[in-house]
Amino acid sequence: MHFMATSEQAARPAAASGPGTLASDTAATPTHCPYCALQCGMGLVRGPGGVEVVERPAFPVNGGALCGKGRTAPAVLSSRVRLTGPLVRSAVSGELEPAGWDEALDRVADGLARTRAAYGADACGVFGGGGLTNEKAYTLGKFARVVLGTSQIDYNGRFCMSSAAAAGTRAFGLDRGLPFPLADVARTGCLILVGSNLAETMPPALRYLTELKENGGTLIVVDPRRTRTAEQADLHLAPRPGTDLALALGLLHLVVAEGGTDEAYIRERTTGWEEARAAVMAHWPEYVERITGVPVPQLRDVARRFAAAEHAMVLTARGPEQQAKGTDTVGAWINLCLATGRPGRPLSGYGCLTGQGNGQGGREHGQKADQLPGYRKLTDPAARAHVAGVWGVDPDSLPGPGRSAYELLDALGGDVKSLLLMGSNPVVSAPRAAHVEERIRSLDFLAVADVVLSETAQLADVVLPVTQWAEETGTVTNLEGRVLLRRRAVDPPDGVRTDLEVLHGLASRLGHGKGFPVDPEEVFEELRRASAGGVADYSGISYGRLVEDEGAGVFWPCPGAPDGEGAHAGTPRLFLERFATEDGLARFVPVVHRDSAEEPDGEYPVVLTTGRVLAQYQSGAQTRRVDELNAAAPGPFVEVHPRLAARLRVADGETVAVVSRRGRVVVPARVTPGIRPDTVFMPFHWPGEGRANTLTHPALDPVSRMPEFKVCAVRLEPA
Ligand SMILES: Nc1nc2c(c(=O)[nH]1)N[C@H]1C(S)=C(S)[C@@H](COP(=O)(O)OP(=O)(O)OC[C@H]3O[C@@H](n4cnc5c(=O)[nH]c(N)nc54)[C@H](O)[C@@H]3O)O[C@H]1N2
Ligand SMILES: Nc1nc2c(c(=O)[nH]1)N[C@H]1C(S)=C(S)[C@@H](COP(=O)(O)OP(=O)(O)OC[C@H]3O[C@@H](n4cnc5c(=O)[nH]c(N)nc54)[C@H](O)[C@@H]3O)O[C@H]1N2
Ligand code: SF4
Ligand SMILES: [Mo]
Repeated sequence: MHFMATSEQAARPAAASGPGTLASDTAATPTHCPYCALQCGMGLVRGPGGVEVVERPAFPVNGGALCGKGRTAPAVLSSRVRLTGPLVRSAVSGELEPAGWDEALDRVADGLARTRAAYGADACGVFGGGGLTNEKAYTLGKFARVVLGTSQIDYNGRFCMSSAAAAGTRAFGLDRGLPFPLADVARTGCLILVGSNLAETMPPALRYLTELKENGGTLIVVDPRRTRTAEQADLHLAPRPGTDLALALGLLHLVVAEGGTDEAYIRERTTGWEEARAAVMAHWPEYVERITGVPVPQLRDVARRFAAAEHAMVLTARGPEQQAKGTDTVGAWINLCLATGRPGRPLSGYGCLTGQGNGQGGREHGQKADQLPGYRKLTDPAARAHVAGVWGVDPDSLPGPGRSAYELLDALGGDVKSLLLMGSNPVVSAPRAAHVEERIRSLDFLAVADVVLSETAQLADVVLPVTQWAEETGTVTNLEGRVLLRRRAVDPPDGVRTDLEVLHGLASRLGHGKGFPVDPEEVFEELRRASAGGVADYSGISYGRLVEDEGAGVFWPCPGAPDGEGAHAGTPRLFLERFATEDGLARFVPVVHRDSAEEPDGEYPVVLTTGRVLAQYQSGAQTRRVDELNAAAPGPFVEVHPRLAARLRVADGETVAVVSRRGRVVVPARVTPGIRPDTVFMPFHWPGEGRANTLTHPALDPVSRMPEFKVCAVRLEPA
């Protein structure tokens, strides 16, 4: 076996067991991990202790390697830790009590119908997730627009990669996380990895960074913390959180000053350079050092190495993106790539490391507030006509764009009275979470479909228990834009239903007996047609194609018909000939640095940034149910530099209070030199006293509507 060995999670054969019976007893069923956007291939077999994960080396992206989360994922299939029957809140006791499926679905349909009758369709909200398969995301969007007729739908992907998506669309006319296969990273000459802790968030991908260095390439990591990823770097820049925009502009300033731009490329493949160049010229190295804290010689070194490399890439993740200026920040990094002639050239360019299991597909098929399937715009009359045609409805009946995720959560109990939530746990993961929790509690009606009783499900009027990854079939699109088939390998426990069955049951009760099939392949066939001609065109992809080539998948866009002689091969590499803009040219966007929404001051003198640890996933709803993962990462903490700790008189392991204008949390301090002295870090995986999002600021990016998870001002005090 070839599992990822790390200090927290030693490599050993999978022993995670589940009670499920395998649909096929004989060979391993090839499938994919339920968690992050790498979508590692794995096999599932029945072992002595239950369902076991085995290596699936033929799948190219991870080549058999898995992190501890993927390796232990079958533990969450066990009925001991999950929901196995619907729950309905009793009018008498006020508690959630077991109920039958008919009663539960009747209650949800009734709750939504009452709201709609009393306040209109837009009083019904829908909140989805980037972990949902393409089929589910598509059906959820259709359910909101066609059955409920509401504009009020958005999803947790807004909290994830929306700034990179907005910047990518603005510059290239299209957003696909990576415009090239991940393996290309190993063969570039210089990689700047901005705000990604890949070693903990996508461990099997670390091999591409190792190969890059073995091939003689340079790895530069930009992170306020000396993470396990930063430890791999040739050069680690540690800017103050929220200053990546100035950093990128400062690097481009130096590239221009030293004559490192690619004038022929700029002329032939881009527009807007003059304005962008003018904006850059104000960002002098000394000024940038003052803002970022990165010394001028380091800036110069990076600018030179990046411009001189024959092939070079910038990859961003949540560090620079989860800021109220995330779109402009990513735009500045893209400008650096364009000015040096990278995008659309071999082994070069800009990419975003998308986060959730179906973070890519989940943003393409219509659960986003402004979007229709195929990455079409809800405001585009031709897009509305096409999708309405596939759905058999009048285009004028489709609502317009709704609110973004945080704005929707903030409106709960106001003009949005009922919510159907599928695939997210905002009580833990939304910014300013105490306020969001209070908004959720003020709803007239809340229905949650989940696999476990999450912190948000605990507040619901009806909880619908659903099947999990290994118990159902569906497609996901990984961070490379590679569409993959996850196959059912295990029979679900009695008492749970699929999300598609839930939506079918609700749609029929609300007068739409047709149009909401429960067979995922049937949904995919409709999605193909709905996406045809769109930006994310899946029309040439079929379930049949997805099992070919050992299930290596097909990259979108893949137009045309899936079968026959001329079937399109898919598009592993984008932009080689032209960009997806109308004139085929990439757009420079003139951007300038600006402050974070909340800068530190006398009262709140320290910057708080937030993120992840290796052994927990997201709100922890799933991974906090796995003993081995809890042993590795048992609870929340705050990372504090020894100098700051000494000033506060806190020792390693001692409890401290972290206070922001939104609230107060109490957690143990983890004293480490691997963080800037002016910054503290908290992971956001836990609810309760140590919930990081009690502190975070909900300032939104004006374009992407991404909240500022990565920067707010706090003070630390004795607990
Ligand atoms: N173990 C684990 N893996 C996961 C997940 C998980 O929850 N746990 N979630 C998945 C998902 S949905 C996502 S989105 C990805 C996220 O993957 P990453 O983006 O790698 O994860 P984060 O820890 O949120 O942030 C990465 C780094 O950004 C740094 N950072 C903080 N502020 C700034 C800043 O202002 N500028 C810069 N340059 N860096 C900053 C943090 O110190 C952190 O090390 O991970 C995926 N994989
Ligand atoms: N402070 C801070 N906050 C953050 C971030 C940060 O870096 N810092 N990162 C943000 C990011 S990038 C993200 S992606 C969000 C994620 O935060 P959440 O949206 O809360 O993500 P999860 O914890 O994955 O929640 C998914 C929920 O759906 C359930 N679930 C899983 N699969 C299915 C399914 O197929 N169907 C149904 N019905 N339910 C399912 C899970 O059990 C879980 O309860 O958090 C954001 N919040
Ligand atoms: S890296 Fe991501 S996809 Fe791979 S095993 Fe870990 S959580 Fe699963
Ligand atoms: Mo994410």
